[in-house]
Amino acid sequence: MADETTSSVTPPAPAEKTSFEDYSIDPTAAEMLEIAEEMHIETAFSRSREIKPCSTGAQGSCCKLCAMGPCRLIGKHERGVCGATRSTIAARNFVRQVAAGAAAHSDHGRDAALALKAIASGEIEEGTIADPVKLARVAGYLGISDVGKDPMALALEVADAALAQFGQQSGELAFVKRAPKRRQELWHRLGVTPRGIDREVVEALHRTAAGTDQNYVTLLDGAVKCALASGWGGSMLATDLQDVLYGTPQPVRSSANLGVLSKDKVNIVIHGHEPLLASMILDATAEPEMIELARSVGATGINVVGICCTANEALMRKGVPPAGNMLHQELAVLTGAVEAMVVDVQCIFQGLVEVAEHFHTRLISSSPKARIGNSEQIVIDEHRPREAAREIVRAAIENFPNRGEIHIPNVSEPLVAGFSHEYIRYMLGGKMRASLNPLNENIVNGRIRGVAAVVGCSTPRSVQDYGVVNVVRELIANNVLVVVTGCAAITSGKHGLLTPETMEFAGPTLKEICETIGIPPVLHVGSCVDNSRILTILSDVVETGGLGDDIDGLPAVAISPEWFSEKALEIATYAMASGADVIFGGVGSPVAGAPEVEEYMISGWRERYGGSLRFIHDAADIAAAALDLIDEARRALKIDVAQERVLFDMDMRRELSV
Ligand code: BF8
Repeated sequence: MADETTSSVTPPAPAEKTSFEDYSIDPTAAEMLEIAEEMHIETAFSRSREIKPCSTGAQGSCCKLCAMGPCRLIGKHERGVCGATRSTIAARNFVRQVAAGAAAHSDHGRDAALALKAIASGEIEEGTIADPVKLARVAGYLGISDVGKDPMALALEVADAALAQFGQQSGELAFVKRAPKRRQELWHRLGVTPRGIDREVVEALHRTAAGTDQNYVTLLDGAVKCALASGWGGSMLATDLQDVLYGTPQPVRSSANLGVLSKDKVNIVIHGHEPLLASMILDATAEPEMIELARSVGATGINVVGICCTANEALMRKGVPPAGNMLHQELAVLTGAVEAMVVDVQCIFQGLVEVAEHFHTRLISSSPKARIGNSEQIVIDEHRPREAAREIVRAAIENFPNRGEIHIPNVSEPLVAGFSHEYIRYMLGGKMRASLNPLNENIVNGRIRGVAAVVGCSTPRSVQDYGVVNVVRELIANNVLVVVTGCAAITSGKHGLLTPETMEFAGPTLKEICETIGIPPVLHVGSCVDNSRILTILSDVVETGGLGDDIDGLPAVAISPEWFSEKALEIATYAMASGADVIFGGVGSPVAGAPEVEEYMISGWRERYGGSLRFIHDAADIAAAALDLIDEARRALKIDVAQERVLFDMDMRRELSV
């Protein structure tokens, strides 16, 4: 471990889970799990105890692509019936996971483009463009001039150009140009520049079809191209177009954890990923008619809170409080205080259906793409989302009198979120000199040792929140500036790491910078599609100068201490191919059954792309590895020797010979 470490990592997480406290370091989890047990209700936590993970599948050693199998490569079996090796099978499974993740994030981007088109063409009534400045910038990225165009006409052009990115068959995605020049050249040289978003997802799946690509290196290049199509395509479009539609985030205060549920208001939980319906629901709850209706049933108002990335989207732009991360979805319903939980796509547990049946909670599926078990459906008609939003709010209000006993943990933490790339530039340089210069200078002079993105999920296979909290605390204690997204951001919020006061846990030089600028050492930059904001920030850091000419030279790492999702693997892959060293934790490597592939992701990818992907179980080891990687980059940049601090007044004294 690097010498500066102040070791804030707490003792190892319990290996055996014998009490409710062993499942999570968030006390609300134990409180709610006790209720679940008393009521004989299953949750993801209890099921994870009952169901042991399949060790063959966990290592990527099971091939079920064809009816000659499934072939489980365990023991003496080195090849499947067709002759496919462990490496081919592990790589193929990985590519399929990446493709599914890229499809999910990119389809989200497509929906944002369709929403923009519907608003711009007047199909969605009362639709507005929240950020015309960003609209003009995005138009520029897509090669569209904004001169003399009214925002709605421009928005229509942008929406059409964005949609064309999905079906494009040749050339390269427009946003690839936002990567550093050197990176673009490398991708061209290696033949992984994404051509069209859908095309790369389809090609990745085709490569993995039985009897197709059977070389793990080329298979993994297929995963790279597909992941880049999401990172620098579908996800980036989702982020940009959502900023255009709902506003580019800037700092906002809120609070997080189950305590944000209200005991005397109608509680609506918005859960999933796409912000269109959430935004309409928020509008509907502000309508006098709805407020009056809520009072008429005995409630004092309507309270909207979030789970998962819908929570992040609504938090970043409207200050909507997150009730919790992915593992809190069932726990929120267990409070008995949720009148309606509205879900759309991704990371939604089917187990919610059964939990909701024990309470009055109405579980409402809203996406035409996803119905959760036999939950009721109020599907958003993409042309008339306001009607669906009003119907949902009315349903929640009318359900309030059906509440039984409630139990809301009295736990929530204040937080500040909303650090978009644009706002970070503004806070470092003001309106006239918005830039990342101060960030680069402080990295060069060593006051900021490096930057870490702590992202991703929570999983019952490890101890909820343990990895994220301990990795974040260890990194800031070692003067590493941390940005967080996704469930890791909500976790950070729940544990009080998103307030300026967190600087008390920061190393002395990072603390000084946080004090000067007035920011927390842990910056909430958004949802999981908003990992694309981190790509933009990293490109901007390179562009700003002084730290090399590509992302792979930066003292920066990406970490997901508690990953569970295919989307997380896709993010890991595009971050790696963009030049970042990536560390995943909590559970083991999904390619562990093929040590050759596991090693290739560390050193082979490093050689080829400058980035790497490794799987390290424990939080303390993850933090140590991250600090080592940061220090390695500092040495390569020759900025590893601490520079002597020269105080301004000492200079003046010398000049004045006093
Ligand atoms: O997309 S961090 S558990 S909610 S996958 Fe899912 Fe993971 Fe949470 Fe958002 Ni991202």
